[in-house]
Amino acid sequence: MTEKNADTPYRAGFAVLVGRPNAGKSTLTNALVGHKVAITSAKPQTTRHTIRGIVHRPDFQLILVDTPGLHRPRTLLGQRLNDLVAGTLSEVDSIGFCLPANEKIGPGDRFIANQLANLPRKPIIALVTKTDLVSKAALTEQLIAVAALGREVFGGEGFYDVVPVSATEDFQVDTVASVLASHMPESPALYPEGELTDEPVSVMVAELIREAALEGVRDELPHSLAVVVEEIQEREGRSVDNPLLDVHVNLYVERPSQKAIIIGRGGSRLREVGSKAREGIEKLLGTRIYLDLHVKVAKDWQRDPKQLGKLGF
Ligand SMILES: Nc1nc2c(ncn2[C@@H]2O[C@H](COP(=O)(O)OP(=O)(O)OP(=O)(O)O)[C@@H](O)[C@H]2O)c(=O)[nH]1
Ligand SMILES: [Mg+2]
Repeated sequence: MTEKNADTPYRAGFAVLVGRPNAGKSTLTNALVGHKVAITSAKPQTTRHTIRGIVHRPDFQLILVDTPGLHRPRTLLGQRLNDLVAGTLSEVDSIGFCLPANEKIGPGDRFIANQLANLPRKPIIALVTKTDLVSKAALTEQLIAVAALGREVFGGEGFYDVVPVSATEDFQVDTVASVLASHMPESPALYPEGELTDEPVSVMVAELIREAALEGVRDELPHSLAVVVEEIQEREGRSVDNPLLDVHVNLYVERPSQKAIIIGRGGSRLREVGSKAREGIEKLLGTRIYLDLHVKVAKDWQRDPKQLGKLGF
């Protein structure tokens, strides 16, 4: 971290990362925050909540909102997620539009660009993600194509900036932070130093379990899975220096066949998910936990308004 420069004013504000599913928004969020606050996976539509990560630098504080990937909605869940993003967009100071370097600009990206063009004008910065996956020549071509998309959709100069970045190789991550922060208003810090997210612990715990459960499953199952933490309770009768938390969690799927997949032969898969998730949760909470996982079927919950409400959407 560099020294605070006496001439530059301190800024604080909100930026949001948007982009289609799998564009690398959550991975970039974690890299910017310097900690894991959002779960990531190779499957599209991993993020389902807007997650606020807080980036602290000597000259600014950036509250970064990671969002679910935007797409043409096919289910009520998809529609709710898109609405969530639209609501967030109106409340931020700048927008980082993520486009992967290794995929041609497609209808999905145009869909989002057009949505952004309908907003009251805000600083929109194109972030060309995953640069480590392409050659220099291919990256240059993509940067030119992205800039052209900006001029076409927004007119004039197009995007305020086009920044290439690799979250996994830590290439230009700090530049992304500074560029987004340059559009923040002058303001004192909005969150205490050291705070990395304002997510409730129960949400972080549920997300870590969903991440573990997503690993290695295929097809439609990832989208059919919802995780709800029912209770986190301190185990009675433990000594102060050796506490244990009981964490009770329900995993909801849409069909009995999916329940069987999650549980695995003789419960083997669920045990794996449990031990993988437990590691992350213990790190997060700083104590040992006993993780109690139950798998339940909530028929077609993605399309059922009542069930969606119960599951927190
Ligand atoms: N090589 C490389 N892979 C990346 C980079 N950033 C993200 N990925 C990978 O791309 C996949 C998707 O990343 P996420 O961060 O989950 O993408 P997302 O945009 O949050 O996806 P949704 O939440 O589903 O909308 C994961 O497998 C990541 O490991 C990067 O800079 N380089
Ligand atoms: Mg995500």
